[in-house]
Amino acid sequence: MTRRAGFSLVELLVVMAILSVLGGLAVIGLPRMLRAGDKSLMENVILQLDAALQSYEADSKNGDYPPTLLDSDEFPGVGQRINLDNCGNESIVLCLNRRGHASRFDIEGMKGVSYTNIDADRTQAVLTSFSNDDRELYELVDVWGMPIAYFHHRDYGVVESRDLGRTSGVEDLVKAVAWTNPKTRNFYQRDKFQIISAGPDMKFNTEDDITNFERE
Ligand SMILES: [Ca+2]
Ligand SMILES: [Ca+2]
Repeated sequence: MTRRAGFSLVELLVVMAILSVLGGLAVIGLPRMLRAGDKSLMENVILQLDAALQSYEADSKNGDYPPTLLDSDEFPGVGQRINLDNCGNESIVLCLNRRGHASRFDIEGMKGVSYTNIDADRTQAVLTSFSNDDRELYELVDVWGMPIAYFHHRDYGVVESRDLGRTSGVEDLVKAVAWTNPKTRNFYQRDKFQIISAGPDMKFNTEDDITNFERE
């Protein structure tokens, strides 16, 4: 029996079938894997941010977690910025990167997260250590492009963070509120603070949110 070089039709069909399955996996499976990677990346960021805020509070110069609202009496130079737009987020970015202090939350090397001034507001004085003439009031933006939300425990249920990531008008208004435990009806982290990433759906207070606490 002589063997011919190359492939028989059956062999070719088998190879094509395998390639199409692999191709399908690449199309369907890869984005899913990337999404899972994004989620665990963001969980890690929130964990590190939680630790940075705890060490901020443990520092006797501060003695408390950053406030939810940037009060201009407490933060001279911030200007008249006491509003609810990305409020808690701006506060922690400012507090953790105060001028004259080493950054307590250096995002260098963290993939996908950034300090971005989404709502384009500025401070009156240079308050962060980012550069000598930088008056931007930044937000920490998650891997899906949404600013995170932060609430000091005294503001749970009192302050909402709004307009996160969208500044175009009321119909696009995005709101975040502190999470409540559905069983006990108490707020999670009652003596601490809540950090919330909206997660892959880019909406706050939904199932896929990534938070600095376990939810029931
Ligand atoms: Ca801002
Ligand atoms: Ca969500």
